[in-house]
Amino acid sequence: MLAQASMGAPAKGSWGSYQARWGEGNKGIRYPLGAMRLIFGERDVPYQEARVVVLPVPYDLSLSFLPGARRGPEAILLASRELEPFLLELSVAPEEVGIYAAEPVPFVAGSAEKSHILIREAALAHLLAGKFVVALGGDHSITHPLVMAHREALGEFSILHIDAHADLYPEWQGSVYSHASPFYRLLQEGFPLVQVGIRAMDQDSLGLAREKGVGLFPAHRIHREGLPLKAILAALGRRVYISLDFDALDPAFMPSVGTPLPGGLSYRQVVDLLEAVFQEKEVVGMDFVELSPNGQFHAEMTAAQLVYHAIGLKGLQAGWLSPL
Ligand SMILES: [Mn+2]
Repeated sequence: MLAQASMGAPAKGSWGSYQARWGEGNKGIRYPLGAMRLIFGERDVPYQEARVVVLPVPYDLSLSFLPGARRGPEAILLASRELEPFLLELSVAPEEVGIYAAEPVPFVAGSAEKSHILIREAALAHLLAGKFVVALGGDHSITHPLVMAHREALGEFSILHIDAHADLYPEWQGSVYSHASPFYRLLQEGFPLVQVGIRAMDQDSLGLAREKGVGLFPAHRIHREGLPLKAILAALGRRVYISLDFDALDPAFMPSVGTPLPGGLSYRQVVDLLEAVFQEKEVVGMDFVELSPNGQFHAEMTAAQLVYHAIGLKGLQAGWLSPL
């Protein structure tokens, strides 16, 4: 339900009004979310009572192929309203952790650097308020400022990167702020990195991954041998930040991404991976990026359900929820 609508925003924020706006294309930097606050799910709580802050980051200026990930957060928030609050698999209602959907982070047209500073500052403010932050992208470049904010607030951790693409390019199309580069930059920052579901990387990236000791679990091996949960968990440290690109999922499950690639993971495999990580590790933060809505509501429901499931796993891990 719409918490608030201002001038110019659709009166009810209904799915139909969203679809109507979807066809309008990009009319500049003003993202529709900027005009209103959407909530996650059905149950809004005051900021003070929320343990989890969902942070919309509708930034997609670094995309190199299909544009549109700026509409990802809004699509996930709207789809989240259609979810069943009780999650049968976990036997909890994840919303009981208290979820607050924050104002979307604004971005500065023409400056990736300044936009990234805004993202880092926004995440840091919520982390310093003691919130568990679940960021919704936006393109994958946002992971760099998000991770840096988490380190500043919470100290060291390793990164679990679930994606079709290794995103290890030193730069792409002349920019170090590209969505193809965040994990190159985070390796330079010294973060231990584990990548799962990968099926696109060049020789230089593979060389870099080997040199830096990246735990690489490519999709083709997972399809041949099954999900190597033990090895993945062993490659991660005790504390983990999870960054999930929706294109890690096979396009059959997730057709609405900016850079789709066949041969991906199933929804079930991703859930099993998340579940294992939450059982064994302390998860310090998460981002879900690169949903690029293209009118296929089932993809947006899938994205929202995955985010909601992950929030439930965090709630169980932290002891905020007890199974029925
Ligand atoms: Mn990707």
